[in-house]
Amino acid sequence: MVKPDGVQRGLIGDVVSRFEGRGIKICAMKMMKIPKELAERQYEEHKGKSFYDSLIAYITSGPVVCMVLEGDNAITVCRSMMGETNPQDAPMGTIRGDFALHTSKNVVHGSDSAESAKREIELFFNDYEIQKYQRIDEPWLYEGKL
Ligand SMILES: Nc1nc2c(ncn2[C@@H]2O[C@H](COP(=O)(O)OP(=O)(O)O)[C@@H](O)[C@H]2O)c(=O)[nH]1
Ligand SMILES: [Mg+2]
Repeated sequence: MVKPDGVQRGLIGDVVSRFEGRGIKICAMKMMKIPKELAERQYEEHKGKSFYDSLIAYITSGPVVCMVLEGDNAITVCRSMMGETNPQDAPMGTIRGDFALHTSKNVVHGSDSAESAKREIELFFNDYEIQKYQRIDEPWLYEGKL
């Protein structure tokens, strides 16, 4: 997800382009302003933490762009492309390392496990919004496919 600060700062294209260029397939994409109830379900693991209220205020503060991304080891690959939660720990070349300064405005969200991906995809997308298709470059991305 491109978070509200990423949208406001004109970073949608850059974020999408990094994933696309890496070979990660975009299976779904939409812009929305997350209703508070949905934000609370998205971030239920953080309920009770000191930053929870400000996190809900942040993620509902403006439009976001939600995506379903697919690829070999996509969760690990995409999380490493995002960089650490605290952008000051994120190396240059990562999204947060290149575009953010503070944890409270760290530009992107990404699922951290297969279970959380499944849960979050079901929260944000209907089945008919998620596309199955082949990218024409797949034989040139994946080992043993030529
Ligand atoms: N203000 C503030 N926000 C935080 C803090 N820790 C996490 N967050 C926010 O909550 C989001 C979710 O936290 P977490 O799941 O730990 O990190 P992520 O999976 O890398 O996004 C982060 O991306 C930040 O936007 C904190 O200590 N302070
Ligand atoms: Mg997380």
